[in-house]
Amino acid sequence: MKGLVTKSTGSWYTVKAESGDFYDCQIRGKFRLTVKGITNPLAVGDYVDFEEKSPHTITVIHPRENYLIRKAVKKTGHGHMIASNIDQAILVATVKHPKTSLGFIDRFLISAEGFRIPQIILFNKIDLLKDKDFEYLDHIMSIYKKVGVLCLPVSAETGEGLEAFKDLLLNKTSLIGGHSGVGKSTILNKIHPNLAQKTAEISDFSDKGKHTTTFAEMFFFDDHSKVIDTPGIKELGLIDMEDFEIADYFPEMRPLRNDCKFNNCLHLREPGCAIKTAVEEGEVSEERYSSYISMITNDDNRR
Ligand SMILES: Nc1nc2c(ncn2[C@@H]2O[C@H](COP(=O)(O)OP(=O)(O)OP(=O)(O)O)[C@@H](O)[C@H]2O)c(=O)[nH]1
Ligand SMILES: [Mg+2]
Ligand SMILES: [Zn+2]
Repeated sequence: MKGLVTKSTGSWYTVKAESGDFYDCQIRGKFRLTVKGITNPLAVGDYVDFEEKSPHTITVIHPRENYLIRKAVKKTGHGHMIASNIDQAILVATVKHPKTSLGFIDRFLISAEGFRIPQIILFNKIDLLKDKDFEYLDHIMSIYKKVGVLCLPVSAETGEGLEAFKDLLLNKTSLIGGHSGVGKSTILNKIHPNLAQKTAEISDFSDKGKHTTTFAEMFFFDDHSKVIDTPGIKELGLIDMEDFEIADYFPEMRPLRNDCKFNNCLHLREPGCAIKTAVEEGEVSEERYSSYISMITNDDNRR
């Protein structure tokens, strides 16, 4: 039978068959590693074939259109697939409580851009913002809007922006990602009260979430609209990306690359660099350029 993986605990997989029924399935050892350097063989969003009789063993994993990867928790240099076959990647970010760094936002966008998966940023918890914070929010939203990313300020607390968000989910498979404690599960509960996903207060001490959601899970708003809630991401590794191609995943830098004097230009200190000129002229934002630099120069952030 053919089905769609809707939940993965690492040892068991929930699969929704074409009939609409859910099955608990297991995998065979030979699937242990389907993608080189990735610790999990199957991800939520994968299409599989599985045996009808118990124990339902998954026999085939259909080719993936795309997937998002985070760093594996152990420092093995490996990646962990968060989810696959997604139509849009939605980052839940917060200006406060906890604060999401621009470096993290850019890594998320770039991971998706590698597969040309459209990206959306939800800036949640706007009920907590003061005037000064709104100025900062406007500033960073202008940076991302300029590079073609849809930005939506929302509050799961007051409900502001959630109707518009709900419309964005129609007829698509959406991944919801972000740091722990930014409100991913709270937002989903709010727009779909039957979900009753577990949520938890963030720690006052560290201003960090507690990793309340532990496994990625797909929910169905209707037959064609699916959302994948995911556990808080600490770090995103840039998997399978060579230094020279990273500028390609910044849509505003992509068309400039050919204008650099040297065709192996990494846009750091080389003379005649079109990207650096664009930064000086304000065409490429300083913030995006610093994210780019940190991705090239910080080996610890690569794998
Ligand atoms: N003030 C305020 N608090 C919010 C908002 N959205 C979520 N929270 C609170 O933030 C805390 C964390 O929310 P969760 O939904 O558990 O966060 P999460 O992103 O799912 O976290 P993980 O599952 O750990 O990745 C909870 O105490 C929520 O009530 C919001 O818009 N405003
Ligand atoms: Mg959660
Ligand atoms: Zn250059």
